[in-house]
Amino acid sequence: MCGIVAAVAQRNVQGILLEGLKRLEYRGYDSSGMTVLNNGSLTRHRALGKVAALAEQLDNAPLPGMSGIAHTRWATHGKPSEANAHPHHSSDQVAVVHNGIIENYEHIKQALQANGYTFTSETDTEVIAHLLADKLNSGLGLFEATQEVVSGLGGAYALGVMSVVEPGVVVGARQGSPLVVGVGIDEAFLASDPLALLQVTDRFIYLEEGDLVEIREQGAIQIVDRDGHQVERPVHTFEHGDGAASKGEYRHYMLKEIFEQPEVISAALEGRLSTNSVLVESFGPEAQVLFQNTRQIHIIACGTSYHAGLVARYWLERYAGVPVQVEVASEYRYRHPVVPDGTLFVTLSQSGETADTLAALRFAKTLHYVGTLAICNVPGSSLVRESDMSLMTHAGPEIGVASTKAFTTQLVALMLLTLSVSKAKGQPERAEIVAALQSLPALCKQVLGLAGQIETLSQAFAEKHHALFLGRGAHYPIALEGALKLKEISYIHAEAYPAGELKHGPLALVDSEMPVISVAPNDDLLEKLKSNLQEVRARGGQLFVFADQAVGINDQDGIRVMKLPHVHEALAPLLYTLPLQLLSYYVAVLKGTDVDQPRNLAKSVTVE
Ligand code: HGA
Repeated sequence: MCGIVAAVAQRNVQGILLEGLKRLEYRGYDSSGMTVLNNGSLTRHRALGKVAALAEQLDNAPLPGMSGIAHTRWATHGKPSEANAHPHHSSDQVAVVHNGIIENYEHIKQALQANGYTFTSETDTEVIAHLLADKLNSGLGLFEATQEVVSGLGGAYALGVMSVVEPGVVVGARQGSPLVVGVGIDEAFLASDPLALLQVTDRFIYLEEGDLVEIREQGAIQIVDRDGHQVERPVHTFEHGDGAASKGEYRHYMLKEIFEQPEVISAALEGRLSTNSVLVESFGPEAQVLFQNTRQIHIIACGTSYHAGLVARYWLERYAGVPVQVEVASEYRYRHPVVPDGTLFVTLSQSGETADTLAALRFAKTLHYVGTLAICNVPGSSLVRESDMSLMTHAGPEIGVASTKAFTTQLVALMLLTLSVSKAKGQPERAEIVAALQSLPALCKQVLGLAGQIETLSQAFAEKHHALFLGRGAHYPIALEGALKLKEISYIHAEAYPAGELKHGPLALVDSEMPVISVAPNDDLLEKLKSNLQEVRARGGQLFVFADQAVGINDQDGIRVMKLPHVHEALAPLLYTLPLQLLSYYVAVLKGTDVDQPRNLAKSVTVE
């Protein structure tokens, strides 16, 4: 999604803004732009495509100045083009960057056009620039003008605005899209994500919904809440080192993030297990009573997080005896769900700013849930702040658009939830699962050791246009996730089925050209899965099986087998995710796609 960076300093800010944009590029990348105030006038560059194109313009014609705003755009209104790229100006008096959607922009645009304002873009954002100019012309200061303008905006926005009438000031606003304030020494910044500013500060203020902020020379910061009251918000020190936002020795962020999984899974477990038991309090002081009273659970998420939710359904029903419904947020928020007494509402989101999931949470709060829990990777995010309870996944910054370590750490968090609900209900401790969790990082390391073999295997997919993924039980969602990963980054059409469904339709697709990927852990569905695999072989399909080393499936004509170490069956979905991530990655590399920023996709989907 779009990314905002803004700076007010006593030094040239062009480099700070450009570096911030590069770090935000993972959120949205069809175009970018920058406006800097220099000698009393606004100067701007905008470029279609990657931030590198903007950097080239800046090399040819630098934009020196001590205050500025910048943006990477992922279009929602109007095609990706230079004219639609942000910042948007009004008569070179006002400049605006915006993340989100202004739902009532058409109506506002007509009124502004009737008053003589000329529009130069197709965006919803441009109305904000002209509205601000209108307010400034009537004599208001930039802060008050912004306050008045946002009161008339519908939809979601994070804004950064500046004007020639108040040099050395940038005003920000947040309603429905993320915006943080970076606190420097004698300088201050705004950004959509702290990552964008780690090169200049590690101290951040997370704005609340409805907040307006003004940053000025000498680092002065003033925040006013939605009711117009001046407020103090706490300053947080960012936990992850700056190195977390760079690729290091890896060719892609995605590969780096796949290989970080042993480490981040350990981090996700840290402080949450005793010798042979889960610590229910990891979910907060109210968790024990709340889980005890939980009679069913609704899990709401999008994309990869939704697949994590589907795995959790198998776990929570089997190990905690609690009925679970899992649904994608964009469906849930527009229907009329029945909420039986004693239902806990759980959201899953890497960023905690996923627009549909956040909207689902807000909707759920109007219903009769016993409580809301967010499982999330970003402390201080909207989802976390607006939920009764939260559990951080501690995956560290995830830059690759295709989610990897955020997914496996969500699974860890969901297993902790399963064990906690079971324990709070007085069911027997699951010491063997706790022990298996503790040895999981080491097992993940072993599986990552198969990377070379999986890279070789990937060659069989380079010329393929379709693929089928099969799994049974809790591995059906893992098959779904494997198919999603392959689609996202290699653009190969992939579908996933519960293996038992094959004969009810998809078997018609199987011939010698169709690769069929299956996960075969050593569980009570293994024999049934083996029969399903025979159904594929009998039709000449090429099978690629990731199997427990003890299950006795071996390489033979038409079947390639990768052997995985034995793992407790409860945790097999976690372990079997890793080879599927590696397979997608190596296929994408072979196909030469943009692995970290696949076409048409964006990280942290902050628009509906
Ligand atoms: N609506 C604006 C901003 C889009 C956005 O926030 N994307 O993530 C536009 O289309 O320019």
